[in-house]
Amino acid sequence: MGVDHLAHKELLWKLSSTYLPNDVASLQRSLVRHVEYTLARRRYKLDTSSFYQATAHSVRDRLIERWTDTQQYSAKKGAKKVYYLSLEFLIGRSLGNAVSNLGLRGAYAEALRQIGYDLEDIMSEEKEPALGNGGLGRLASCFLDTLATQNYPAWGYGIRYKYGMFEQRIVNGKQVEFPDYWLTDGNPWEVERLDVQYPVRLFGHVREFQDPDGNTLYAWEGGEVVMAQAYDTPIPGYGTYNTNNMRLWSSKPSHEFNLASFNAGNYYGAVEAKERCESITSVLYPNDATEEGKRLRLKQQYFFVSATLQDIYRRFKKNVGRGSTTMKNMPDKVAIQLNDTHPAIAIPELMRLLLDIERLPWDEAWEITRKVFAYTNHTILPEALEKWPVPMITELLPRHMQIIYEINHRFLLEVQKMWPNDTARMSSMSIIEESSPKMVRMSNLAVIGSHTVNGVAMIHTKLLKSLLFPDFLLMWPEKFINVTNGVTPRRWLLQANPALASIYTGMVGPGWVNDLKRLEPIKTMAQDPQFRQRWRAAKQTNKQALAEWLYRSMNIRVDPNALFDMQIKRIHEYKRQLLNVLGIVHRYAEITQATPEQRKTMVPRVHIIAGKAAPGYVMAKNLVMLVCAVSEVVNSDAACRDLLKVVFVPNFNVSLAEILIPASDISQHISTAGMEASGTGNMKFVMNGGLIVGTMDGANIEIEQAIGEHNMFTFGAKADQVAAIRRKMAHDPPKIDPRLHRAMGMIRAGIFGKPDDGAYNQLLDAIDPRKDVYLTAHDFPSYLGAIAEADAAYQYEEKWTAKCIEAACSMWMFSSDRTIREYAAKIWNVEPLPFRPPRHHSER
Ligand code: Z15
Repeated sequence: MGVDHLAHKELLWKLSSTYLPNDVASLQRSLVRHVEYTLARRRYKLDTSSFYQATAHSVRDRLIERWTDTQQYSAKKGAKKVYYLSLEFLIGRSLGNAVSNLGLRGAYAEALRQIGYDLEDIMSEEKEPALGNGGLGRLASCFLDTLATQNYPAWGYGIRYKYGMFEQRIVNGKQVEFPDYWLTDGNPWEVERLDVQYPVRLFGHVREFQDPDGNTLYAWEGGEVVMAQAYDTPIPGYGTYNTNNMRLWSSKPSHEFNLASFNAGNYYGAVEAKERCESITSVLYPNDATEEGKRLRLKQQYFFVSATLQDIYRRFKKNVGRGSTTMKNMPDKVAIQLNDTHPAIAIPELMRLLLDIERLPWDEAWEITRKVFAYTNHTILPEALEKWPVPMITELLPRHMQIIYEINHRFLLEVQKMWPNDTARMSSMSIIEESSPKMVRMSNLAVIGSHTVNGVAMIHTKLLKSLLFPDFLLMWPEKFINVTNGVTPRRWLLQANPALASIYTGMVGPGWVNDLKRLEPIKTMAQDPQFRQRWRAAKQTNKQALAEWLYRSMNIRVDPNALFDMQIKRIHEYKRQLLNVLGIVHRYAEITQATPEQRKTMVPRVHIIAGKAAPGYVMAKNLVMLVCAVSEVVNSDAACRDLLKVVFVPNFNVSLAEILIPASDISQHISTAGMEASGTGNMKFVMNGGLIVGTMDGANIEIEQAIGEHNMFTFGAKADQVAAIRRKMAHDPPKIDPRLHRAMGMIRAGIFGKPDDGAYNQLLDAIDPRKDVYLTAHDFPSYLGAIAEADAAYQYEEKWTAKCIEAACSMWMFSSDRTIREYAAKIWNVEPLPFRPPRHHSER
């Protein structure tokens, strides 16, 4: 190392020591530079789409500075990191989020305005990455936003699917799925890290051998090796310099792979095999809370887990040997959160690394593993609990199957000690289900291999303990905790609802964005008629904007003075969109039979339903058909003209949610009690000044507690009544409500058409009073009661507004900021690590 090297270093340092300037003129120079050099286009006469690209690149430059600084800083500090492993991240659009979190919205808006572009228009050019299905994926993205905002050293790990959630179109009144190739125009928010690639093995065999000391060792060999390629996306925090990372993996062929087939003299075969490598990360499975058991899905899970653990492991090992750090210290530096069981194969994978590569004894490896992992359960529905056939795992991951058997063997010895010869307990707690073929129960594996298991709302955690894992609870009472979900106020209030956000900022300053508790004092303003007036004006702005959107994109006219009622979420029988439709059909019947006097007392309503049905879920697709048909008939019936509109908005996604939610007066969260783990849409609606019609399920219960019973319209059976009601109906079928009878009769009679496949009858047959699994018929009367209450309340404008204000300003505990603080304190044991940038921008 000579003088030259130092001189190089000094010069390099000087060259890279300044930050990008953020004044309007500099931003304009940056935009034009990207147009010319990044896009290689003329500097003038550009369409909005090219300017979106240029703006995104300009913002990206500014994100990158913060990102590399943050990462360098946390590496230097050797801080403990959280790794959030999720097969889904429903990120939504990035541009608006980035300029807002960077505090550069105003500057970019002005820079663009002066050269003839509108930031809002440019933002709507962005195609949103839809790398998730619904609640679980969106939760992961809300968590990443909060983790960055609160300065936690945290990375998200997932899969960079080529095809995200399918695009839903309605063709002839039915859902049709179109592939979502979201990368068509490139993705300016990611950086391909060509220096970060890992080999991932699949198939092959296990070789047993002895080391010189006579210990038996195992090596997993042969099979196929594919490469995992890292793509990084910066995750900026709001009002902080800290910028975290989301690392998504894409599969590609390995060189090794290539040679094998090539040597066999099979050129075309080699190319085909390479193509198959890429297919691993090609498509997101579009099932929300149901499992398909497809082999490619298991490959995806292992592929992503293997690459992620190699990456975490490599980062951690940089510290091993430094000072007194050994493998045993891994839990001091690494906390891995498993978002459902989807990444739970990470448990045997870490064991494999520690046993076969690190050559630690079993007990040491197991202790480390259990201290590293924690598991979040998101559902107790049996159809969603992952199980993999033993033969499938044996074929694909032979060493993991051995390790799972060994984990299970040692675990069952503990069970035997605690409950001698209790075979029933043994078989229900076993990781292996003794069916044919045998199945690996991923939830049992996740519970056994984690130090903490959490549910996502109070009722859910209670049911988790009592119904799903009662024996595990007896064994490890401390292991099970609740961490109620939350949503980020940055995207779901500040960005989605500027009208309401500016009221808040005007009242309490901008601090509420990172501290939602500051809205609490505004509750007293619910009594102030002038404030109520302003509040209504904000809601009206949002309803107007939605009405315009509906007209522009669907050619449907709605009256922005009507009550806007929304149910927007994945289509699922347990979520009971059918109950909603039956309520609408009932209302339709009432309207057509009403006298002019009666019509005057009716509340004009716009019903909006949106959501995707899994492509193979027949009942859910039938439901979509029915909604579309009801909408056709109702909207063209003159009798309904100013009283009822029904709209099915196709292709529900994050961007659409940002338009819909701020415009809602009522939203429906009406799952059969005990079946919706939490729900997170419910939180977004109330934060945006809407009220809920809902069951006592999921987070609805806690929301009601927070905002007050008088501010929520609840109905239906309670969770602890459901089982008895189901049992009773089998031998003692209840009488069907005449209003329900009429609504069902109208549907069966063909008022909304008669599909050849009997789709509607299939829906209605499922609410036969003897086998009404989802209690749709049972809850119908009280549902109508809740809707009627909402209608009545809506007619007293002043009181209604007061309810909305009180409710919205009581929602602090549903901010993901609160949620993440709980995870950090109760599960991860991590501290915030704010990076303070140098005061003068020129001193990097
Ligand atoms: C999913 O979105 C949820 C649960 C699942 O098991 C799967 Cl596979 C996907 C949802 C829950 O249904 C919802 O109640 C919850 O709010 C959300 O996860 C986030 O926890």
